[in-house]
Amino acid sequence: EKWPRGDEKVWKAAIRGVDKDVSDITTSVVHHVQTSLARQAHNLDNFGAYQAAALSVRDNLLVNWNETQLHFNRSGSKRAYYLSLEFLMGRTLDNALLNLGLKEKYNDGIDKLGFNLEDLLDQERDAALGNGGLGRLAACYLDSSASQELPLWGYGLRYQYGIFQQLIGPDGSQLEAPDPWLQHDNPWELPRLDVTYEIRFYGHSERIEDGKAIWSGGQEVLAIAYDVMIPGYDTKNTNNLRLWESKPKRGFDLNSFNAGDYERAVESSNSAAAITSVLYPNDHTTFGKELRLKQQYFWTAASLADILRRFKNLDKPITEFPDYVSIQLNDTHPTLAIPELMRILVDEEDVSWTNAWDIVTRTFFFTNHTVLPEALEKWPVPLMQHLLPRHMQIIFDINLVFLQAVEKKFPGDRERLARMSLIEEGIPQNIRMANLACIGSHKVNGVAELHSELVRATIMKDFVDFYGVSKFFNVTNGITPRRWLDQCNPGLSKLISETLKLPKAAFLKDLTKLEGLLDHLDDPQFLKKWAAVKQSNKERLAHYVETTLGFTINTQAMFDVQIKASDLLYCQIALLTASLTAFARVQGGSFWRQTLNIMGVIHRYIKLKTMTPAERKKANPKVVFFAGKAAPGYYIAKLTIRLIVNVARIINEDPDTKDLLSLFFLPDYSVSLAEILIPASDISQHISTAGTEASGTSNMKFWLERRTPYGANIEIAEEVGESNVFFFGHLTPAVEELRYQHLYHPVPLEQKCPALAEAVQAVASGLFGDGGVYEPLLNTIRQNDYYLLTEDFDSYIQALALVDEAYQDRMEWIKKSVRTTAKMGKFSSDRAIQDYAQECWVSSERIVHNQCIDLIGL
Ligand code: RUG
Repeated sequence: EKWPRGDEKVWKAAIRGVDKDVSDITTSVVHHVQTSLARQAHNLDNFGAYQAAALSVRDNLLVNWNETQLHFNRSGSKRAYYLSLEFLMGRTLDNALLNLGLKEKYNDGIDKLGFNLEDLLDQERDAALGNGGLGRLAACYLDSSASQELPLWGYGLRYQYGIFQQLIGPDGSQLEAPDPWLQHDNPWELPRLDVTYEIRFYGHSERIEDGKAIWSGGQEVLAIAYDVMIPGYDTKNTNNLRLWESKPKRGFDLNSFNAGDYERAVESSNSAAAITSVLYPNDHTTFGKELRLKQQYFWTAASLADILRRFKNLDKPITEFPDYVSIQLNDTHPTLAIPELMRILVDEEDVSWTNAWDIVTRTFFFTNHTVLPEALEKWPVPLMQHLLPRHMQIIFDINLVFLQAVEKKFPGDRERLARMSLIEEGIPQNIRMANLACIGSHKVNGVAELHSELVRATIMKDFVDFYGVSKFFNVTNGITPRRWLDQCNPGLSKLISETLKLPKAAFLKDLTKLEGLLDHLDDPQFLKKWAAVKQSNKERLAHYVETTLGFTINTQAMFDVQIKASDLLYCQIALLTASLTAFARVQGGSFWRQTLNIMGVIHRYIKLKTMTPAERKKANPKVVFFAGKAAPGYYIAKLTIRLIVNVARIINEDPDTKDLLSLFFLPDYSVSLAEILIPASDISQHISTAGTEASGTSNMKFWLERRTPYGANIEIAEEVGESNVFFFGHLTPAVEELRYQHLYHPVPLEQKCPALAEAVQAVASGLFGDGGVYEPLLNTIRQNDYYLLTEDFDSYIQALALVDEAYQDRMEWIKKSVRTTAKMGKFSSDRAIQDYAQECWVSSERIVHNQCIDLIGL
C-alpha cells in the first residue's frame, strides 16, 4: 500500500524519533501531528500541517521567550511598556521563521513530509486586532524592540473578533461580516490563566482624608492574560505582547437560575465577556459608546496592575517606580492609565497627592497621531461619573491643581483656562483626553516632522506656552524591514544581498546600508534583475486576482495601487499631495480621496473611448487596484467603494479599452493582502488633501519595494530627492483660503474644472449603473467640495500624464525605483524605536539608577 504523504522513511523515522538522519524539524512537526492534533499522515490536510508546523516553531519561540524573561527579571533593568488598543499583527508563521533564521530548514522538512511551506503559510488567518496605520505601527514597534533587544512589552486587548471581514454584495456595496480569527486554536498565544486581575466598574466613591477615597460596589470583572511571543530578528531575544480577555468574576447567578430566570442568570456573565468581544472600527470621530470606555479602562487597569506587580518584585520603594518603568501611550485611548495610577498610588499605596503626581508625570509618554479636531477623543462627564466614579473625582482634582498653575503663570487669562481645562463646557460637559494625556505625561510626540510641528502650533499650542517646547518632540514613524522587505519581497531582498555582497542580516538590521545600491545605478545587469523581481511580483498579484476574482490581467501593464485601511481615510502617492505646513481644519465628511483617483480613472476611460485606434496604440496600458475598508457607519466612503466596483464592472468588459485600462477593487484588505500588493505596484497613490494626513506608513512600504513617494511624504521626498517623486496639487497653506472661496464664492463645477465635471456627469448619467445612487457622493464634489477635488483634479491628471511618460523610459523608471529604495534607511522602525528609547524611556528625568542603562541590550 502506498504511503499517504511525503517521504515514508522520513515520516517513520520521525515517528520513532530515534533516527539521527532525520532533522529535528520533521521530528518536532510529526510529534505535534500525533500528540497535539491527534492526527496521522493519512488524514492530514494543509491546515493540520500548518498547525503542526506552527506548534513546532512555537516550541523554539517558547525557549527563547522564557530565557529572555528570566534575563530581564534577574537583571532588574528598567522596562518600557507600549499600551495600544490596536496591534495589527498579520500572520506570524512566516515572520517567526524569518526572525529565527529557520525558513530554509522548515522548507526542506515540510517538503519531505509531502507539503509545501508556501501553502501552509497561506492557511494562517491574519491577527487583525487593529484598523490600520496606528495598529500596524504598534506591530512594527514590537518587532523592532525585540530585534534591538529592548525590554519592551506591548499591552492590548484580545478581541474575540478583529476588524470585520469585507465582502462585496451583488450591487457592489461593502458588506461586513465578523472575523472569527480565534475559531481554531491560536498557536501563537499562551493562555496565562494564573495571571488574572479583578477590575471594577460603576459603584460609588467616598472621599476620606488626604485626598483619598474608597471605591466600592458596582461590577467586578476578571482580566485574564494571554501572551504572544514576539521574536527578535537575528537574536534570541523574544519579547512579549500581553493581551487581556474579560471573564465574569462570578459566571452564573444560581439563585436566578433556580428561580427560573435564565436570562438574568447569564446576564452578568455576558456583559463581562462583551468587554473584549469586538474591536471598534475607527471612523475618526469620537464614540459615545459606554462599551468602548469600558474596554479602555479594563485594559489600562489590568495592564497597570500587572506592571505594578512586576515592579514590586524588585522590592524598591514606590517613589522609584519611574526609574524602572516607562509607559508609552499610543494615542489617547490608554489615557485612563493616568488617573488609574493616581488612584492606586493615593488610595492604595498611601502616597501623597503631590508625590503621586510626580511619579505619574515621570512614568507616562504620549504619542499623538492626529490634529483633526473631530478625531480627538472626548468622553461625557456623566458617563465617566457613572462608569468610573473615582476616576472622575481624580480627573476633577488634577484639573483643579493644573488650572491653578496655569492661572499663576497667565493671571486673568480666562480664555486660555477654558481652552486648557480638562473639561470642555457644554451640555453635557466632556473630558478632553488629549489634554489629560499631555499634562499627565513627561513628553509628547507627533509622528512626522510636519505633524509634530502642527501639534505644537495648533492643538498643543497653549501647552507649549505653559510647559516650554522641550516637552514636545518628534518621532517620525517607521516600518519593519523584516516584514516589509524580506518577508513580502524575498526576491528583492536576495538581489540586494547579492548586489551589496552583504548577508541579508546586515541591511535588515541597518536599513541605511541600502544606500550602497546607488553605486550600481549604471550596471545594466543589476537593473535588469531589479526589473525581473518586480515582474515576478506582478505575476504573483495577477495570480491572486485570477484565483480570487477570476480575471486575467496583463502583467506588462503599469500597476497603479491605492490601498487604505479604514482608519487611513486620507491617502498619499508616488503621486504625492503637497505639504503639511499649516493646519487645515476638517469638519468631517469624506476624507477618502479615492474619489479623486476613481474620477481620474473615469477620465482616462472617457479619453480612451474617444481615441482613434492609432492613438490608442500609443497609450500606456494600466491596471488600477484599490483596496481598503470603509468604517461601517461611513456612508460616503461606502458609496465610493460601490462606485469603484461598478466602474470596474463596466470598463473591464469594454472591448475597446480593456487591454489598456482595467480596474480592480480587491476585497477584504489586510496585512497579508498588502504583502502581495505592495511589492507588485509600479506606482502608489498617496493623495490626501494637504494638511490631513499625520504621517502615513504605507508610503514607506511602497518606497521600500520601489520608487514612489509622500505627513512623512515630505521627509521621504527630502531623503530621495524630488526628481524621484511626482508631486501635485495645492500646498497646505492654500487650503484654508480655497475652502473659504468655495464656501462664499462658489463657481459651478463645469466652469471650475470641466474635466472633472465630465467624469462626474458620466457617473450621474448612469454609465456605471443607476446614477441616482451616487448623487450624495457627487454632491460632495459639486457643492462645497471640502476635500478640494476641483482644485487638484487638473494637476492630478497632469501628474498622471507625467507618470505615463516617465514609465515609457523603463530604464530611467527602474533607476528611480532603485534610488528611492536606497534612501529608505531613515524609515525603518528600528530607527524610530531607538528614538523613543533615547528620547523617552532612558532619559526620563531623575533616573539615577544604573539599571536604566540596561534598557539597551541584553
Ligand atoms: O492617520 C494616522 C496616520 O497618518 C499615521 O501614519 C498612523 C500611525 O501614526 O496613525 C493614523 N491614525 C490616526 N490612526 N488613528 C488616528 C487618530 O487617532
